[in-house]
Amino acid sequence: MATDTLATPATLSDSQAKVFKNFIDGEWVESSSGETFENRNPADTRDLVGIFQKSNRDDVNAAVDAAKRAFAKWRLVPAPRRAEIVFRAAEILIERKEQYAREMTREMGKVLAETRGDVQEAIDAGYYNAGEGRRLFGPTVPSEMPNKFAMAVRQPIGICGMITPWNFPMAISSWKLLPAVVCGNTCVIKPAQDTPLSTFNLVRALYDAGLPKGVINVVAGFGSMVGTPLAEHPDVRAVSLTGSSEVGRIIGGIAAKSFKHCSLELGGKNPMIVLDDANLDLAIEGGLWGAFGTTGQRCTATSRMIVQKGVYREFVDRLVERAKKLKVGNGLDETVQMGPAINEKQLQTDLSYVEIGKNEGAKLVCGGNRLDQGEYARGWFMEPTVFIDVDPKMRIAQEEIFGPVVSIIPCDDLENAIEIANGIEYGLSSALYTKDVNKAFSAIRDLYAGITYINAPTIGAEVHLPFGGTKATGNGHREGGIGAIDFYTEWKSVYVDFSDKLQKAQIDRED
Ligand code: UN1
Repeated sequence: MATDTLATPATLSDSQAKVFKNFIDGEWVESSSGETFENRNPADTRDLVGIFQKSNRDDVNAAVDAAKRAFAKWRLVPAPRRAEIVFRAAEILIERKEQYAREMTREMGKVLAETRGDVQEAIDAGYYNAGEGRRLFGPTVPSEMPNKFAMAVRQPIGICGMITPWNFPMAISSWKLLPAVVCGNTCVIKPAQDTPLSTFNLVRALYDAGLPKGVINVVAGFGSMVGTPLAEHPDVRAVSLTGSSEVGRIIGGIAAKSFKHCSLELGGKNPMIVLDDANLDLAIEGGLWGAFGTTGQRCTATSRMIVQKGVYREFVDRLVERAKKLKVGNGLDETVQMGPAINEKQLQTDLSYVEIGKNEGAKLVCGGNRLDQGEYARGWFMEPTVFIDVDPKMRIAQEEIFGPVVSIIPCDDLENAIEIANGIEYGLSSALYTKDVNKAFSAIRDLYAGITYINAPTIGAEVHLPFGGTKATGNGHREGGIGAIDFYTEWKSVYVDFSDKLQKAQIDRED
């Protein structure tokens, strides 16, 4: 058990010790190049959260070798025992929830209430996947022949490579790591370069809970230097990425060449439909949360609001009035409602879409500006931004921005709204506000997306249901719930013939 090795540097919770090494084979190791990079607070870049290893292919190779050695033993540990470690890790996360949430706010920027939710999501994933350790169900079915037994069992795949995003730095790492290890796989994870600490914190909880060395290895660094070699490595049998569709194309292409299992969780441009009969108070409350929670930096963010003409004007006026009052600032301040963009590049993207929207002829009625005076001077802040009278074909209504910029589109009726909602490249999340149960069920059937919420915004997925989407949002896999167990196992069908004679399937028949 690696508890002691992990405790050695005493770094992860110690604000004095700022250098974080990679974690390979239960040891803290420097990158082979000796190079490092900084992780700074996006709300105040004077705050250095930590220095992390700028790793390369050699470090990936060392981590995969460690995972390979660990796999030989880990796959034989009974699944309920593997799951107990995950359960204990969830309990440890409860104890450390506040500390890890604060560290996450410092590295990622989202407000404390949300980072507490992010840690909670990892706890939830821990409990769910721990339960799976006593199930891992497979079908046992009658054989078509006498005296023959037939069933299918789940087996681990082997070494899994994970590439995680910065917006849910602990939750999304947990969606991948926890089912993978319960299923008996070993892992190499590359956390997002903007938010590596939260993945180290999750992994630390797992090792403190008793995970054997080498079962999870963490290699920090950048996509082309770590993510690409990880996806290319011949010993890695499964690759799971959450990121942009652009990166998904690259990683998916690499994985396809060697027939690796590959799960891609990519972009979204999520619609929230508000019909004339909706509870407007609820829709406005939900819309603000969906669009500006996490500074709009969720793949599930409500980035389009499709509003029926009878309530359009009132909805817009009231939503904008509320959006203007949202308190933007450092997420460590409990009164702040919206934090900064993750980094300068993302902020520049957000601001460039404001210009694109204006040039396309959409009407900017709220925000649109960078905030860089006074308390904002050292962070990547911008105002909550609302465009109205947006044409569904405009770029701001089609492309994923990943910032606090929402497009409001008028519609005639539900049919028209669904056509607009489905008229994009992506299909992750969707939402409908109505009191009419017939309309609700029609929308559940017709919205071509992986998630549909009724009378709630497009965010708020729970860990035990499938998470993922259609079209450019992914490649058909689902995280969360049983979908993740499906991804991290290989089926083996088992036939046991106890007839003592050769029985030929499909051939030995009476007729
Ligand atoms: C994401 O949108 O990037 O459903 C993940 C939610 C969260 C997870 C979001 N539980 O909003």
